[in-house]
Amino acid sequence: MAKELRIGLVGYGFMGRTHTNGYKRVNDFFPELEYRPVLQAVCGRTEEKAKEFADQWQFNSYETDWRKLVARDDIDAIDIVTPNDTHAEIAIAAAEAGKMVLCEKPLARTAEESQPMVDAVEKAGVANTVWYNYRRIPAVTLAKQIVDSGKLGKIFHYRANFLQDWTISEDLPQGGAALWRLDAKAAGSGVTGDLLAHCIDTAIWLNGSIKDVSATTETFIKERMHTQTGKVEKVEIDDACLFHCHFENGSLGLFESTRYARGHKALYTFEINGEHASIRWDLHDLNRLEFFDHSDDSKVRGWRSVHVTDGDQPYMDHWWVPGLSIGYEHSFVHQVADFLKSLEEGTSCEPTFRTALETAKVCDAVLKSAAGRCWQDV
Ligand code: SOE
Repeated sequence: MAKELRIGLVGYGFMGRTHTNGYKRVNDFFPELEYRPVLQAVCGRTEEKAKEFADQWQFNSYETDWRKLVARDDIDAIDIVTPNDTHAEIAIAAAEAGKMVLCEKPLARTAEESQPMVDAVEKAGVANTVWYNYRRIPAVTLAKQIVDSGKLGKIFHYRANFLQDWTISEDLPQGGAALWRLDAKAAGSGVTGDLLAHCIDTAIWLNGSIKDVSATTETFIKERMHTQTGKVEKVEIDDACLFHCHFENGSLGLFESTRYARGHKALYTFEINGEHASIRWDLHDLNRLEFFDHSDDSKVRGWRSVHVTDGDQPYMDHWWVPGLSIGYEHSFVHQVADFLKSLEEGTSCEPTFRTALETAKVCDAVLKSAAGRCWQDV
């Protein structure tokens, strides 16, 4: 007997669309799941836009005040896709109202702001998860399986990049749709919280905790018009961030992120070098995992490019036939599927708020290290 999971979505930007698409698709491709998401209500401050989103994506209703949404009896789970400065208040209120909480990354602007969110969901005992979606790209999940199998042996290096180029123009204001990412008050930080947080989440998942960091940040465009005040104001976010670190397992990490790498739109890559084998992945070619195994016959030894589209590879038995690709949006479908499965099984859906707090702590340490020009313990 199918159980309904009535979703109340707060926000309706780009991430509102990715999550909603996940809810809409999940039961078609994961028919075995007991739970069925119902698009019960979407909430946004501008009535016209909330209504338009509700109509386009077929939500049953809309609200213009998230407090009303959280108070509704016909909502089981609150999904937060608003700017980062609003995550904590909404998540805490939702947990206190006994709702499950799904929160877009990063959990909040800082670890200090994230901690009460963790406390609230744990005190209320409600299911929770943070949308670090890249874990659920089949090639990345396969990387996790390979690492966990011990095939790499001792890990020496972990390196990751997340490069974009969309903020190079001086004419872009800070504030407003999508561009709140350039406003430190709304976002908390720049590329560190927005992009490196993804790299850090994946890195901790694949290679364990990060012990300490040494970072440098740069803000290339120092002033931008602020949409709220209409004045040119100082830019407080990091446009670029580089850091290196020690992992608890003894390996070294090297991370780089920027929104000023002309030509790169969303180049998220990582590489892990172990004693016996290495793996690497690139978001621009997301169905492939590259793998080098030193135990291969030396005459044919080399990097293999594995097209992760076969039925016995992670998630792929739910999609097409072997050899046919899937995309970015499927990682969100997978996260919904795993969340629903965790409800059935009474387990947690990683990364939970507590797990995402660790990423927030690393981000804080990175920014502190850059500000103080010193090594910083996490
Ligand atoms: C920023 O451009 C952004 O949309 C991030 O906010 C997302 O988290 C990332 O997945 C893609 O880039």
